[in-house]
Amino acid sequence: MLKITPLSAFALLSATVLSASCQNNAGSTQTAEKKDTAKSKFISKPLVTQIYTADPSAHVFNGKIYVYPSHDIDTGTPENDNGDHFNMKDFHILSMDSIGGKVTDNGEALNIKNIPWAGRQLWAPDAAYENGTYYLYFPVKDKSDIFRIGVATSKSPVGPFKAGAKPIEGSFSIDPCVFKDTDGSYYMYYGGIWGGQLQRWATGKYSGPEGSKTDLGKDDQPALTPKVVKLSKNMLGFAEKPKDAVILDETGKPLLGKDHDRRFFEGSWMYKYDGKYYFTYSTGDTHLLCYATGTSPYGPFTYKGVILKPVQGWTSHHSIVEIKGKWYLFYHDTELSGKTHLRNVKVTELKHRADGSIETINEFVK
Ligand code: FUB
Repeated sequence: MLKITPLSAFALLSATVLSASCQNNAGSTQTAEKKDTAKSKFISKPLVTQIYTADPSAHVFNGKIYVYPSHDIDTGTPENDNGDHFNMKDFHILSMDSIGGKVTDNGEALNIKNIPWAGRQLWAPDAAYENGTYYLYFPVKDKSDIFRIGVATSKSPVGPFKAGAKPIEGSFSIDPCVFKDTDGSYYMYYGGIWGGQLQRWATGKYSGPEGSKTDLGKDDQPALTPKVVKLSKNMLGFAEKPKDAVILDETGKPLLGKDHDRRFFEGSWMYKYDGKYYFTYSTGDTHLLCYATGTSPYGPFTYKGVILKPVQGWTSHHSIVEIKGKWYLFYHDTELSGKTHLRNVKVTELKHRADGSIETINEFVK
């Protein structure tokens, strides 16, 4: 069941909750989700309104801004503890010349029916460009209902993309983020607990759906960590065994399972600022986007604070990118629909203070 913390209570309140019932992405029942959007004021507007979009991974390729989001649809799939209600089937890529400019929906870029090994649920993607080819990385459940990460290629940033015959060997769980370091090496960060299945891989092998459906179930032990792995030169596979990207507290100890306000849940992102690695992520059931910094792409990363307070909706997922000397946070909420599984992507400016810390953003106008 969902643990109601002061922060999650704040999330519900700040979104002006009406009585109804809903479930989170991993499905634990929350009371009161339907939002009175008419009473909520937001700092940003949805980038597109003709389709529902979520999990925005933004990049600048060739001077143009591209957003690689999930494409939320309503398939009538009942909400449950595995997040089955996020039953997405394709990707649409958004593009724009500038922040605040016209946003183009470039149509279907990849459909689940053209991924030979896929079963269901096309979740949060990311993209990279190298040597004349665009790479689209995506999680989807295979035909045994196990989340794996796949890769598809195209000569165009907006597709159509052609998926590989198999998932990336050794991949599992969800939410791939691909980061190019200044030395040209690429790393993938990935993983998500609860419906993202990371807890099923805690021993290094798949344990099956039995056991804890949420996390390790060990409050006083180190929390599950995101995974980090160097990509192979051809961008299509892992060059090594994935490692734990450990997040430490201010005393240098790994964050514990019970620390729901700070421990990793899903939605990894990585960027470099002022020579430091910023690992950013969602805390899931406490609805925060947080950041932790380090001196190596492998971590460890030390927890630093909150980037984005709880948004309207249960999930929070983001990317951070520099565009023409300013930094931007791409994120999502449920302003358009008021429904957990029908989200819309947005963008707002993100500011670093002189000491490198990030100014916390509140998506609601005060
Ligand atoms: O969009 C499906 C899932 O919801 C993503 O993989 C998570 O990050 C959450 O946003």
